[in-house]
Amino acid sequence: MIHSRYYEELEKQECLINQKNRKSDFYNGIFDRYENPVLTREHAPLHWRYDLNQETNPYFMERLGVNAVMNSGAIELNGKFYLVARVEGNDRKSFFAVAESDSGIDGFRFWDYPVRLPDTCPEETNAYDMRLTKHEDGYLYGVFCSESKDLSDPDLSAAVAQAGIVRTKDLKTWERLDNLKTLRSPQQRNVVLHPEFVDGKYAFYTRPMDGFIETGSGGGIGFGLCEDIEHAVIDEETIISRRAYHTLTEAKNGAGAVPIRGKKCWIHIAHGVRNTAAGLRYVLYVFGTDLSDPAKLVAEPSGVFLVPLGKERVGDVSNVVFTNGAVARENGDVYIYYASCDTRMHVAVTTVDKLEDYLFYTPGDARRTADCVKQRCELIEKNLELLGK
Ligand code: M1P
Repeated sequence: MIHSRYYEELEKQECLINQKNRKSDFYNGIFDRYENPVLTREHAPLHWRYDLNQETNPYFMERLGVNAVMNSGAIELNGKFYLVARVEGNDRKSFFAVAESDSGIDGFRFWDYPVRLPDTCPEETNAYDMRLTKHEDGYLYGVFCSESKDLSDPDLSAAVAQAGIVRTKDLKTWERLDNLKTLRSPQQRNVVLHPEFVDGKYAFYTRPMDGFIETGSGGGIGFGLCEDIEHAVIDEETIISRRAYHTLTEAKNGAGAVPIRGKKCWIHIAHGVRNTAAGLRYVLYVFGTDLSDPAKLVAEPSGVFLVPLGKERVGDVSNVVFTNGAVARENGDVYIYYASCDTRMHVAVTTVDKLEDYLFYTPGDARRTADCVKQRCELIEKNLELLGK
């Protein structure tokens, strides 16, 4: 018999899923934020978490709890929005699950089962942060972090991060390919597959790292080509978005959503990390690369694009926003899905035109206080003149 409490909890969950989302009053002219998160742990189906049977679960206890729903790949297929979310169980292991919505801003509902990937990698302990690429070869690719214990290091938290690769046509049946090999970088996280062939090859954005947490000598977001996606090997990685002293990427950075083909450039929405007394702070930033040479930087506006605000600032890993998915619609709208504090998912909505305006007309980083003041005074002077002051 089904436990009576199930129906009470189900009603609460239905209210949450059916709640309409509204634009918040936040304004910067660049994107709109929305009041409610689009996916949270409360969206995880009850039948994933509870044994619904009154006899075997008399207290209606959560048996396999869900701790967080975060970093999601995103895609639009046949007019519907899909997130392939990173769901973190109470046991700290992450897995992938598809949630579907008609509007892209609310109504996201998980499918009945999480994604069941072929288990071809026995050493893999954790899998997370999938980027979903609709590739011109006809497949949907998922590139994610495949994490294993570093057996060569007795430190209990020593780990190795690699890029796992899967592909599908329908988000239901998945084929696992070999993990990406980057010959010059021992570890990789935040790897993204470019949606088009470049010089007839598959192109990846990489993030060379010396260790699991520290990027060390890895200079930033890299770019590399590979011939064979089924056994992907990258020989050479060129750094295309370089970390720099006293910028938001000083500690590290990483590619985020699959780049969007704009009218003037490829639009990249990435994350940058700096260290603070309160720990690492993750923010989003945007850069543009050449349409015919996606490894060539053509626009690098200064500063942060999106930062955690208000309730977004608090969670399991506070002071973090992270994106690994955006949907660029045919009408030019762009839905940017981002997680706050490794805890929940939000959406910000903009357009390709606005993103390109932001990319090409936001001043670059002047690098020094004195020059930043000059840069700001030029803006003030023009404005005061316009205001007749
Ligand atoms: O906790 C913040 C993020 O940390 C990692 O990102 P990076 O590799 O750039 O440090 C990732 O593990 C990501 O999942 C997480 O959101």
